[in-house]
Amino acid sequence: MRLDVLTLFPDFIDHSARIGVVGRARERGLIDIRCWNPRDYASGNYRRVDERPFGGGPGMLMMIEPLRACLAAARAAGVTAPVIHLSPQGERLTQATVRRLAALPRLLLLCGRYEGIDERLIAHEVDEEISIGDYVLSGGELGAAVLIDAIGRLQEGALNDADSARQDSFEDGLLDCPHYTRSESAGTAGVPAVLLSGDHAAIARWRRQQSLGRTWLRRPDLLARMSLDEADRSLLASYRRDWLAALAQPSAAGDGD
Ligand code: 9D3
Repeated sequence: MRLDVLTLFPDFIDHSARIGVVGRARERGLIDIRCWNPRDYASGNYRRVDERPFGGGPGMLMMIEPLRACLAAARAAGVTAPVIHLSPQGERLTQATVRRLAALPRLLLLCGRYEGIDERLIAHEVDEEISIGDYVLSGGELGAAVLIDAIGRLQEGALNDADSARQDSFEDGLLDCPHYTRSESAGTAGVPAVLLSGDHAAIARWRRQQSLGRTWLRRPDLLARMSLDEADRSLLASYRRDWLAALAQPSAAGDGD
């Protein structure tokens, strides 16, 4: 997959995409990332890339000419990808959106700085606006890096066997179960007995129950959108019973882990 990123901070995108699974995907040629910097298309000695908004106010906007020239240069170099603007006004990113975008052959990610970009450029050039969550960042680069990471690891061949075998949190709509390392020094104290039992069916049941229970406790919004089968409903019911029983004995109250 080819990813073009329009950004005033190409080094940030470059460095973050060199790490871990995505870095490996890049080395294997599964993703190809190119950055386009509006500053390279700014004019004058100062190569300004910000300007004041109509209507006044304290903030600056990204200057429109370098943005337009930068986009035009990418297009002239053959970049025909759909344009995604990382923006606080965008639709919130979900794993479903990540899956849809990861299946495309190319994308152009547009990162804003300052208070953002001219609405006319958004109207004419942008296909989709995406936010990574309800908090305030200082620019779109972290959003682009998040998107690149989530998309990169889904490219065919990016994950090793251990990674792919693992069920992803959110892929099946549930949070992950707790994990415990096989550490000599930490020993087995505090490790749930079932994980030491060697009973693989019981372990799978326990893990599923923990996933269901933690989702119920921490992300009821995720659970509300799922339809559980009989086995899951029964696992969750017994998790709830144990959790409510633990509430009656305050010393044991917790996550039920
Ligand atoms: C006057 C209000 N502005 C600043 C507090 C609005 C504002 C402008 C520009 C808020 C943030 C930004 C820069 N943010 C992004 O470019 C961004 C973002 C984000 O802030 N939150 C979540 N996802 C994203 S994706 C891009």
